[in-house]
Amino acid sequence: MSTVPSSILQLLARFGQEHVLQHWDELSTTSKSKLLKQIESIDFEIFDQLVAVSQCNANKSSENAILPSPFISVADEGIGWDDVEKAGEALVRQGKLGVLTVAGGQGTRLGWNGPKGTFPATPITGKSLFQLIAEQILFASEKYEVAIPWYIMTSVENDEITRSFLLDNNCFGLDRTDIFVFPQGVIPAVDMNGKMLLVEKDQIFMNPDGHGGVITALHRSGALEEMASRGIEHLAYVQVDNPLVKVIDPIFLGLHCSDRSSREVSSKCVMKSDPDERVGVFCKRGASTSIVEYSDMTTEQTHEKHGDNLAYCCGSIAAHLFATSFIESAASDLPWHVAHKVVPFIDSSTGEKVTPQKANAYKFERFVFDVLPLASNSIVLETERNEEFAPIKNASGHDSAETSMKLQCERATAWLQACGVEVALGATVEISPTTAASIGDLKRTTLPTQITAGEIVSL
Ligand code: UD2
Repeated sequence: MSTVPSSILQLLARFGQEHVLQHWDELSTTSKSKLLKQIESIDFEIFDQLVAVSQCNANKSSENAILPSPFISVADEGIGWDDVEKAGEALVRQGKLGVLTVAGGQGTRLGWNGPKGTFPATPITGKSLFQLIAEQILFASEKYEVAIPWYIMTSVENDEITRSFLLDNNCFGLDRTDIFVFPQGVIPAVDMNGKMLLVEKDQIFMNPDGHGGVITALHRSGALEEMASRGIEHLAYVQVDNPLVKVIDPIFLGLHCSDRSSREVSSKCVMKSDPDERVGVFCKRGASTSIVEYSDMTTEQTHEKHGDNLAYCCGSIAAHLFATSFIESAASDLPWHVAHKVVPFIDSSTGEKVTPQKANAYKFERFVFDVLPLASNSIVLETERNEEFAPIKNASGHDSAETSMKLQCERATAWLQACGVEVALGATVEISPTTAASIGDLKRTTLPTQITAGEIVSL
């Protein structure tokens, strides 16, 4: 093999991946250096773990028994919620809070050609998912007179276009020096025999390493140092795909910090809408809190009842608060989850690209919620589904733009009615995040007295 460094040959031989060089002699100089660069970027020690995981498919039932997780509800008496909110507002004012958004997903399931964060998500103005988060940060920055930094994890595939989108939109009014964009890692997939797949003659197939890759990416990108330089102590973690989630939530932050030994992780849940809702559920494994993805639960578990209610009722909306000190110490070697997927590859016998009809490879990703068991002190706060959960995931049906926009309109209507505005059935209303982050904020603005059927009102 001309010009292949012996160190590369030895490395590939050690892990049984020599086949990735099978087209070497056909490649141009450019292609050869591209393939060598890719091979050098792979952490083969981690890769070796993946091959082992793929062979035993360790996702399924864990050895530790699970029990339903306890949770705190905003309806709970005995918690001085006003004091909790004031404490949270004080922490925001002191500049202790940053926002962390995972936005590495493409809009594939949505049929959207671009980063999911660029998807137009609101019923009247068509604001993008990125704009909705940016405007919540802007509103809170102005209300609490503090800069709130925004850390956005992208994927290698959408990093450049995400940066351009934010700059082309003038960062939606935020100071660009308060936005920190960083890509997550990538990881090879393997076929049924634990072999990497060539998606081109000079390219190994790699996929983003899951939102759990955010822990490593925060370390690797320098984001953690940047946070420390600002005195950030807590991160409000949200996914890019939920237009209703309260990004800056003083009540949640106040509760998270209420314990003398400030908590490492706090999470939000909603009561599951039905046993088969596609959300992870909060569980206890021994003393620690975990989230078990719906696909890793048995039907018996998801349908188990306690009285009239589901036993495993706490659905995760992927909204967390992380202490930065916890992220700094959290092991970044979270468990790998395996998905059996279709991956196109170059057929070694023909040299042609093949797209199989059925799953032919194992993709690996890490889930951020696997840090929960590492936290010695965490809580789960129940929030109202109609207040905070309207995800956009699918092109149609449940969790689609249509269902989300309807939920956004319903929340806006409920907020206006709570402020004494008569909103007729059939009206379409949208409240900008720069107008209000809560009913309390809305009460302090000038509102119409009524909105009639058929009217379209954006405030
Ligand atoms: C996630 C949770 C589910 C529930 C639901 C709430 C997992 C595995 N499932 O379902 O339990 O909380 O959200 O809406 O987390 N992303 C990246 N990089 C990646 C993969 C995903 O940034 O490599 C982002 C993606 O842009 C999206 C979010 O993570 O914002 C979740 O994406 P998903 O498709 O992995 O998880 P989903 O939506 O099926």
